[in-house]
Amino acid sequence: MHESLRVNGSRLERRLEELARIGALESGGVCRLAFSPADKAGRNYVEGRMRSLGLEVRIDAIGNLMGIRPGREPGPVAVCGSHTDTVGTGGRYDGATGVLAGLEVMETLNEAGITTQRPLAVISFVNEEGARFMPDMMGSLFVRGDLGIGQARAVIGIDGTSVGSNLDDDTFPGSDDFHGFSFGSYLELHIEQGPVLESEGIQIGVVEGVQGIRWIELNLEGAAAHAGATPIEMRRDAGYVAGAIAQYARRLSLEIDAQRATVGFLSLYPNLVNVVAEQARLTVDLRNPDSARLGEAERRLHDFVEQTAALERVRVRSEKRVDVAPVVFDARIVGIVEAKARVLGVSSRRMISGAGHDAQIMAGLCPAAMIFVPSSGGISHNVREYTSAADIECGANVLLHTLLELGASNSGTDHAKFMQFNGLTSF
Ligand code: HGY
Ligand code: MN
Ligand code: MN
Repeated sequence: MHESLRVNGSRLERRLEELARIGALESGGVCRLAFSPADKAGRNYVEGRMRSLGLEVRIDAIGNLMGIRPGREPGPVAVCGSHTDTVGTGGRYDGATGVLAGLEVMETLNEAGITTQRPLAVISFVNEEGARFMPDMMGSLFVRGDLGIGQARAVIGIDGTSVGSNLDDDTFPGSDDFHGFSFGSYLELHIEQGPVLESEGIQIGVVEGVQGIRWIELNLEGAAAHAGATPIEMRRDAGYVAGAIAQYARRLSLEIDAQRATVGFLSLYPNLVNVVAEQARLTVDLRNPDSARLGEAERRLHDFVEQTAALERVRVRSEKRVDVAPVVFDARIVGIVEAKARVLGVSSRRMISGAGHDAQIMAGLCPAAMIFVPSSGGISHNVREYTSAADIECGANVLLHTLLELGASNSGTDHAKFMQFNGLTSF
């Protein structure tokens, strides 16, 4: 069906360029931290694009934005999308690629005068990154019902402000409710953010699942002291314990199969050259495709922190901020992605995602899968992040043709059962 249809790659490249100007950094990257003015401007840009394509725009209480394209019949919606918030030193492709490629697919279908049997939609989730306000994937967790609006609004960010105070803006939150929305399937195009596809010269990643994620936030309380006059045995050095934890994170990565552990956030108080640190606040990001090994890493970290802090007489407050299980994507949709790549004559390989994504959360709500395109040099969460326009066009064509298939039928969801289960009469 519509085998010869293709997206307009140069138009998509222009849209990525337009969005990248919002929150642009001098270094060439992008900073649109969640719920910041730049993030809202980016979200408003996408909303404007949705309206210009004639999509029905809906916005929920936390700012998740969805543009719906009706089908010939009501029913479970074949949804695609991603996010437009970024980390502080972000690139222009992480998240934006999936949202703008989804809109490019809608524009291509508009131009071709094609109406799918089932409705299609593009969604842009808020705060996928979690870099300013933990947890990550906050927007999709809210849609899935894991997080209430009160809980989300109460979250305090690394800058000391609350989500609620940043949300209270007449342009950002909406009054629509996506709970119980008729999600028939969710498909996310994303850059790989790692080295695999590029190193093997492969154009498309057929993503079978995502590894598990746990974020542990540690607050250490020691005692400030003179860096010169204070003997070592008298110290209660929060900075020393924090440094030991960062080093132990690497040991966990080396000793536990497929484990990745990272101390990415670390702040000391008073953070002065000649003062033994009184306080330290740090996070440990643990990842593993296997839940049991992820649990082992968390347990070993906990024991190490307790022992090291006790020896240094430093108090520890530990809080788990993220705990997202590994997911396996819907085999049927994964198969369709692989088949469409083959029909389009592009190389592909199956793989697991190292990075977390909204698709990992949506997989708990409806059949979900992802499409990867290569990251140049395997880098991301770095201003030098780059994916070529040709690779993005290739990914967008796989997205187009997979969505055409998902929008042609009940896409792995029995319509009657789905409507009855959700007490729905129409989407
Ligand atoms: O942390 C992640 O994997 C994602 O970029 N939020
Ligand atoms: Mn992302
Ligand atoms: Mn990211």
